[in-house]
Amino acid sequence: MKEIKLSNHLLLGSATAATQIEGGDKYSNWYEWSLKGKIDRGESSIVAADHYNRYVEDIDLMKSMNHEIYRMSIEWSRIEPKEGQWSQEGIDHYVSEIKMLLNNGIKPLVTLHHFSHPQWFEAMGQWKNKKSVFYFIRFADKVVDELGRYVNEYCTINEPNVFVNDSFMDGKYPPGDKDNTIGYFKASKHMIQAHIKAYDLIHSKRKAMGYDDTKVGIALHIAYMEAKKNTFINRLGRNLYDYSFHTMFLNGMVEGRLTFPLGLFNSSNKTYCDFMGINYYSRHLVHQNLNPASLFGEVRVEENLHDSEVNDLGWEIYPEGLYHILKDNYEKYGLPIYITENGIPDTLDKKRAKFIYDHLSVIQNLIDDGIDVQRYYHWSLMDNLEWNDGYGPRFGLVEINYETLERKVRDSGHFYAEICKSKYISKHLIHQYLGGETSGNI
Ligand code: GCO
Repeated sequence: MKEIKLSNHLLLGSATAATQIEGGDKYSNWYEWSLKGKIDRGESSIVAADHYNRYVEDIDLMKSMNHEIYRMSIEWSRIEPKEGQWSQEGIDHYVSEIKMLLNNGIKPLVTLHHFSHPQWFEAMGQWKNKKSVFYFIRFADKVVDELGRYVNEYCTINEPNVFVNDSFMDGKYPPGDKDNTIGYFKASKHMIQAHIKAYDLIHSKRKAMGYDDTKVGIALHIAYMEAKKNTFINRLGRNLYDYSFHTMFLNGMVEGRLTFPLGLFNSSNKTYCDFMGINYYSRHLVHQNLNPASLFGEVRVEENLHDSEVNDLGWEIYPEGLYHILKDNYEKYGLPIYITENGIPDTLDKKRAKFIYDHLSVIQNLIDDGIDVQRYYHWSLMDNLEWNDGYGPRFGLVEINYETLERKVRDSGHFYAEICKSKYISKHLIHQYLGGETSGNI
């Protein structure tokens, strides 16, 4: 395994989302979902990692782990628990948290919608309802009023593609619809429209406040997709799936165009992202499926993989995929790239350090090849609620003891902290944390 000198321009840190770590909020749709018993083992979002009460300790941890950047989300239901009613307590909380990050030299990237929203928004049909755009923009407007002077970087909506799939096709997220193709496309359209409006709104509001350093983008889940078998029909399935899962969203959120079947939207040649946020986890092998309700594709993982090639959730570990998708998307859009999520559920912490090494190695190769990768946010700072999978999967650099809520930096977390500090993966670090074993794929 070779030493790696990372570019000094690549900023390093980690990512979280409010519902997954904060606890305490009774107004979000995920609390309601917990009460309905929809989370594995009957678990609930109500305590999570208690980050809402422990953010001071958690920022100290980030600081001790040499973070330069941190991606976090604002829980909409804490800001607007009832429709049209703002909570000063919620607002003050985020102002204090963000000020503390800044005082510690950690730059925040704030996500406005990360899978969760208030119960009243859920009750009106959430993103399927056309009015969702208005309500989201009103919320975004309030957030920028309150946080705009501290935060210059925003992700409007996290993974709209995974969100609509899990909410309207797989039924794993509220409202739990299955094979609701119309819901899938309606919600997709409204999320894209909301992003486009939020992009303009955030820029114009901060400009009026006297700032010209605003950056607005998305965090899109991009999987590396291949046809399961190299046949015409499988390639077709792969391409249709790629279109409805990736391209349709990129056309909308990057280029401002609503493309088939969402409609035709005549926009200027403007770009609606200042950076391209990519969440990368795995490779998807797509198998043709004739069911239009599943968008003609069915995702599989590679069969006969060894234990070292899958994570605790059975997803294939495939760092090369990151190379291909970043290169392709950079060639297509030319936007600076933020890796807004990349990580591994690994309870025993046996694979995470190697996972980090392999993905950072790919990123440095991309930078050497002229791809403008500027940020790496590891998912995740700490163990958290993996949505309907509950607290089972352990994604944290920091381990949470859910009995005592005690935090403990894992070995891989110490490894990452060293990398954040020196931007250098030396022989010594490799020996200490990776035992000098050789990497299979890189
Ligand atoms: C996501 C999700 C995260 C998940 C992570 C691991 O953006 O998919 O944003 O909330 O926890 O991806 O599955």
